[in-house]
Amino acid sequence: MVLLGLRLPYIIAAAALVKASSLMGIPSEKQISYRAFSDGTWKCLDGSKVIAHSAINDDYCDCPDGSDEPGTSACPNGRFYCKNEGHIPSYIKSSSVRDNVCDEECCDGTDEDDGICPNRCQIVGETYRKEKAAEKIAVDKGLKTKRQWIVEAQTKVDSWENEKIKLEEEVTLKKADAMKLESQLKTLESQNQKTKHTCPTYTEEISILKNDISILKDELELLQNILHDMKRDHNHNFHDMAVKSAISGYDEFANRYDQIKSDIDENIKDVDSKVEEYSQITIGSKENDSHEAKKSAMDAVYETLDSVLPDSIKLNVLDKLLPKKQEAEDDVYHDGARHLFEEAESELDRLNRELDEVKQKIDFDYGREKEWLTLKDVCIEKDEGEYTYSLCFLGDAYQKSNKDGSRTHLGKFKKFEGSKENIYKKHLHDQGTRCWNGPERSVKAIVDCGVENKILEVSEPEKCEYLYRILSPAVCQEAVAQSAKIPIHEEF
Ligand code: MAN
Repeated sequence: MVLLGLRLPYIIAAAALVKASSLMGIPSEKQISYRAFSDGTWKCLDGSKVIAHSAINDDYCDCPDGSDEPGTSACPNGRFYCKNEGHIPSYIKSSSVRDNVCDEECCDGTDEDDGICPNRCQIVGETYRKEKAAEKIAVDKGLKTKRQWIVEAQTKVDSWENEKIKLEEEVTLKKADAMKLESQLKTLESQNQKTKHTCPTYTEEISILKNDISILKDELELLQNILHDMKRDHNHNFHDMAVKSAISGYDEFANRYDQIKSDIDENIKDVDSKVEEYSQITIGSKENDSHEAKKSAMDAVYETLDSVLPDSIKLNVLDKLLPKKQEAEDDVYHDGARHLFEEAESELDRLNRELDEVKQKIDFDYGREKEWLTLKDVCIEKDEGEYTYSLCFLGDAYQKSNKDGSRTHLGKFKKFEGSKENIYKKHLHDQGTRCWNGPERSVKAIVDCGVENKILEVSEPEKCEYLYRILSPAVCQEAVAQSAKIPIHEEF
């Protein structure tokens, strides 16, 4: 009995504890914060006020933070904890407590008086778990696809990197080549410049030569007359062997002379026509584009003179023509050098453009693991009744009328947008066709994890601003990371 007498205070204390631990609207781990002080008082959780412990859950709001009424609707800023055994615990607003409405988020019905809301947590929990399991399967499938895309993307980036290295080497070599050709060209240009300054023009030169020929012809005529007179007037009775051999040489020459003369006249005519042909080319040509033609005309003149002129004057005449012939050859060589340099320059430009393109492709942000690279320009569409909406990832979005097939551009990909964690889930497209009396059309596409690429729905919350809801494996994340913590539903 003594023992029983000793135990009584403990039993009362234990009962008080049980009462405290069964406070409505508080999770068990927080019950401890609701223990009374030895003088029977209690302090609001924000420390702002001390009230009687018995004032907790008395349907009157004492604490500014609403912490004294966790189990009633007395405090407007309070919250009520539903244990939801069999499902997921949750908090709801205090104002929803004892409002005779069975809350979705409080499936155990503890927010209402007994008998009003049945405890549905087992069945709700089971459905939820089934959905979650299906979701997990979908995420796993999506992740598998995403991982393949990441591998593909890396292979592609590797090949671009190799291409870049190759192009950089080619650019270096071509640059050196172009520099060498440029310096060769400059040397030729300065040499040509010098030659041009010291040489008269072709036509001047040819007329000098023609004049020389005519002088020589006159001299020949004179010589011929002298010999003719000598033959006629010499004393036949003197058998001077020197005179006799001169006369017989003259006779031989006189036999051939008419032929030689007509040949020379013929050939001079030929030269004249070549010169005429050449001057036509020179007059009709631009500064640099007919060097080849000039050279062949010059060659023809040179060859003709070479074949028609008697040996005695040929060397003298041809020597005078040689610098012109050389100049024509230099011009052609110069053209060739310029052509080679220009070719090297344009090849260098092409290589630099290719290099820039590859660099741009490498530097573009395709997502945390380049998961969007494989999807670039992959297109999806959705029929929304009046219009069929399409979107090509990192490309263009269109709205096509289902009535007349006309297509309106809604925007081209501009950037990813959003918080750091889900930055690659929001795609902004802009610069679409201008809206009548309004802005250019634009698209905000929000992508969630799915087994395949799919447009769920398209809406136009603001005129000419379109909202796409999309599913794609590209944004799937490891399931562990997603559900490491049991989410507690917060309604506010
Ligand atoms: C078309 C469509 C609509 C848009 C109007 C604006 O009808 O592109 O989506 O709202 O033009 O005039």
